[in-house]
Amino acid sequence: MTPTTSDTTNRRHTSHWGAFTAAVQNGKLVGVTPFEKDSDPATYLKSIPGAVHSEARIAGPVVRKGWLENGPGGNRESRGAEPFVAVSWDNALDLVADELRRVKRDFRNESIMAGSYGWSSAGKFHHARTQLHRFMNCFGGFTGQIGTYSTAAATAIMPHVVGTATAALAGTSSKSISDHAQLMVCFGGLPLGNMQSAVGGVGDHDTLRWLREARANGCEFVSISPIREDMAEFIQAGWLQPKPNTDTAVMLALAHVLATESLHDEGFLSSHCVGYDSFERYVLGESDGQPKTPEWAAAISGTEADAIRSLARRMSSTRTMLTCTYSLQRGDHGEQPFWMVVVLAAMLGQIGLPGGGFAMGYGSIGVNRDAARDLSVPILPAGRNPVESSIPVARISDMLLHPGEPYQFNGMDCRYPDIKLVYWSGGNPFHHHQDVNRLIRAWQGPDTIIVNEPWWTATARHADIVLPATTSLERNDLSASAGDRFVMAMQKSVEPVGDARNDFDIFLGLARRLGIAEAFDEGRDEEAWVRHLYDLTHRFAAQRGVELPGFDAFWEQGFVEIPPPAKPFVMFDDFRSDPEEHPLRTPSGKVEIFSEKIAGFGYDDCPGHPVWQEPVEWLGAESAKRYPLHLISNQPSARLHSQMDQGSVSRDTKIRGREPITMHTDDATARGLADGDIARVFNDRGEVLAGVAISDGILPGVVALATGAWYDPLEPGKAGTLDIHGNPNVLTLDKGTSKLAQGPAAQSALVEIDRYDGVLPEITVFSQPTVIER
Ligand SMILES: Nc1nc2c(c(=O)[nH]1)N[C@H]1C(S)=C(S)[C@@H](COP(=O)(O)OP(=O)(O)OC[C@H]3O[C@@H](n4cnc5c(=O)[nH]c(N)nc54)[C@H](O)[C@@H]3O)O[C@H]1N2
Ligand SMILES: Nc1nc2c(c(=O)[nH]1)N[C@H]1C(S)=C(S)[C@@H](COP(=O)(O)OP(=O)(O)OC[C@H]3O[C@@H](n4cnc5c(=O)[nH]c(N)nc54)[C@H](O)[C@@H]3O)O[C@H]1N2
Ligand SMILES: [Mo]
Repeated sequence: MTPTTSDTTNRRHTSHWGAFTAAVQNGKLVGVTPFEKDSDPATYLKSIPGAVHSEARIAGPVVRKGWLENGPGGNRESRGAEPFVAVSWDNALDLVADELRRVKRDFRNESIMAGSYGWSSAGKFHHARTQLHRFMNCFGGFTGQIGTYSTAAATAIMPHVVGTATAALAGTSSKSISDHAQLMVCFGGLPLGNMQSAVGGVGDHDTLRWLREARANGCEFVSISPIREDMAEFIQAGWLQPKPNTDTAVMLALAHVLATESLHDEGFLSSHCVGYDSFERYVLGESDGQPKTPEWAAAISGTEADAIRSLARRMSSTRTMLTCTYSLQRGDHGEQPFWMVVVLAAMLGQIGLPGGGFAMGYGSIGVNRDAARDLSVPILPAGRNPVESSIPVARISDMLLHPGEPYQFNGMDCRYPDIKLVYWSGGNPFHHHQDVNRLIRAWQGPDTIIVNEPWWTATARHADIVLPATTSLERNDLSASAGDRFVMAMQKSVEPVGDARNDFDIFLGLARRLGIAEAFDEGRDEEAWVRHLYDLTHRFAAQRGVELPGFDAFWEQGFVEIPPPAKPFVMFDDFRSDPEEHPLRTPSGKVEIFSEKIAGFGYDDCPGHPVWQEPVEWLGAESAKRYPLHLISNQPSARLHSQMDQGSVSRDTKIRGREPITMHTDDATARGLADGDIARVFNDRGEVLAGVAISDGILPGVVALATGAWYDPLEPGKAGTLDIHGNPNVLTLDKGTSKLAQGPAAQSALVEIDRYDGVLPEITVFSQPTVIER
């Protein structure tokens, strides 16, 4: 495995957005060539070399000045504003080890927040977040985070409804859909850019292929989304444009048509489901006096009643697949649309049929669902957390602002821990969390904040101790995503940039100081761990009748391809064929259209069956008079979240250096805005600058500002200051979806926009902050 970094031999590698070979000259990464088996490589692979060697890399360990001078908690309100002081690795690791010891001794492990939500980079051994968890478990535990920003609401509701959270993530395979579906109804559309990434990497981006096959086989598509580009033009899909966050009303009206025109499958509803009757009484208005007619939904959503009526009839007349992007559950009451999709599929009676029923997230993530599904590379084991302390993933600011306070979560009475130390590795909360100004205030609470990062992200800039991490190109690893058919080698291509160290080596250095090195590394170095994880993969494959080459042959070739399963996967086919023999893992063993368990929680914001409830912010809200534009903060097609924002592909999309905001021609004209202008986007929570991109393909009243532009405050460290770059989370609302899931509700946000004619401040976040050399 010895790397050679002085030549240009091909080094195989992969990223969450695709595999490639790296070309190296004079120890520098100079180019990448997409994996030869990839039929549709991601555009932003090209950003990697520039990012690895970018000006935004962290050169060496640093400590915030006030912390270094005054100790833990020193000048904590100046986080983000104060300069850093360069220190040696030994000095930095001593400081971190001493501080961990102090906090453990005085406040116990529960007061260490190391949930560290974030995608890190691809690679099953060097996965930054897992490395941190493993280290902290050896150290006695930490407060963690439950769920993901991706699918918190969905993965909380689905186990109640169909007995498994995975039904929220991956379902019936694309092959089954392209062979059998005649209609695919896509809430949130099927945005091609989103399907370019998957956790752990995508070997072959084959979305275009199966979509073309589906079209060739006569499958028709309907996109239900405020944005035309959410469905590729060649698909020639029908298009409904409900106002954001009103899909549940549209879905209830579809159910109303199915019920009142007797288009529902009564046999399936009684043999495979429970609770349809009480749901139907609600839909018909018998329980609350309001029939959920298409006219009712039209008044809420702005979607024509006849379009809803005819879609329901079409759905019931043919083999129909329903899908829903994750974005719909990332809004207030985000549990409801996912529950409703299952209910609609149950009413159609097609759950468990090839190409029928529901399969969530097709428009959200790029996994090849035809791969050998249960073959994947195991990740580095994190071990067991001895401390039973965790929060719902997106309640981070709540926790920091309200230590000791009670809250509800999925039927449980919970209490926020009192956090003294935060450790983040492999995530970027100043990108991913809602209401950045509230986060800045919350972030002032803990005594100490430690961040491992390759780049000077806003999160690194708001830390006390920053430890520079390598990128995946600077180390050996291997990766695969569950549902992709390739296992990829990740071969070290360049030496660590600057003084960067692998997260593994950082934690091993700490573990040695804390006397837990043996438990942490189990006597294995990088090479031994990579071989070990491959050997486990090899063994699992053999148990399933798949013979993989030995490690050396795998490493030499750089990848292995796993043959697809003989039969395309159909979710719940066994349950369908025999619900007694193969019950769902719900209390009733059946699909729970009404859940006694959820009803028993007594939550006003998530009752026993799906309902329409107004979101806190939407175009029908009272506050829309002041802030009349609904902000969609969707996924960026030119990067992965905030990763590669410093790369050329993302930066080429910017307008005078700012993140583009897409708005309808009418909304722009009404505000005197022209294409290419700089806009100020604001609400009571904050304000950002963005570049105006005018389109007639977005619903009037809706604007779209993708996530991931690195937060670049005009006055660093100060809550409420203008973000000059365009991070939508300065504007989003920090509220749980409901007491059930407490998921992030980023998609429920209203804003107003005006033109920014002031002097345009220079973007500084891609260059170095002030570091005092000693
Ligand atoms: N408004 C709004 N907000 C959102 C969303 C939205 O739709 N709207 N989407 C949400 C979703 S779905 C998600 S998943 C989150 C994503 O949120 P994150 O996962 O936090 O976003 P990333 O930009 O992928 O952050 C990963 C960080 O890890 C760092 N990193 C990469 N490799 C390494 C490594 O080897 N070691 C270390 N130490 N660090 C490394 C990267 O530089 C980067 O800063 O955002 C959420 N936030
Ligand atoms: N290129 C790229 N791909 C990515 C990512 C990335 O950062 N970059 N992130 C990855 C991650 S971590 C995740 S979790 C997934 C996320 O996948 P999603 O959450 O599904 O992605 P979004 O782009 O936020 O939303 C998809 C579309 O839903 C529409 N939409 C938003 N709100 C509503 C609504 O209320 N109703 C309806 N009908 N439509 C709505 C928007 O128009 C949007 O374009 O994407 C993954 N794919
Ligand atoms: Mo995500």
